[in-house]
Amino acid sequence: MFKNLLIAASLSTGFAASAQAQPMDVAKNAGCGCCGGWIEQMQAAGFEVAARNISNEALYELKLSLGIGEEMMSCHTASVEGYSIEGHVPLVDIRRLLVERPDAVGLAVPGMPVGSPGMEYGDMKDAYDVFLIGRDGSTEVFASYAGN
Ligand SMILES: [Cu+2]
Repeated sequence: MFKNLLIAASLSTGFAASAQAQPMDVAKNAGCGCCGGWIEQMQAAGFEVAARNISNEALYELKLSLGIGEEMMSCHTASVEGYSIEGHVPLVDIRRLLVERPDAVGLAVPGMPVGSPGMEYGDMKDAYDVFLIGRDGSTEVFASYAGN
């Protein structure tokens, strides 16, 4: 309970303190439209995003080198405060990661589920999970989103 309150408090101050923009790097392919949609939402939330376009091959190698296995891969690969953020991970989960600070590679939303941030199609929503990737390559569900 206390932990939840602490997270809630940090989430709200995190939004208020966005004058001090938090740097986030994003690697993506030049042709990726949904990557841009996700980046816009991160910028709106106060992240200072530096995006770079690289080839699909380089992106694949980057993901592997960061400890993101094939089954966790999506389109863009972000990095913030030493964590990797793979794919269309919701803002609230990134905030929670940065508050809880687990010893981990980071978060991933594999594939590109419809209804995730940057993947909006009307009000259609796929059910999807956000995974926490461990340093040993293990994965566990960090958050779940219901479909419709
Ligand atoms: Cu995408």
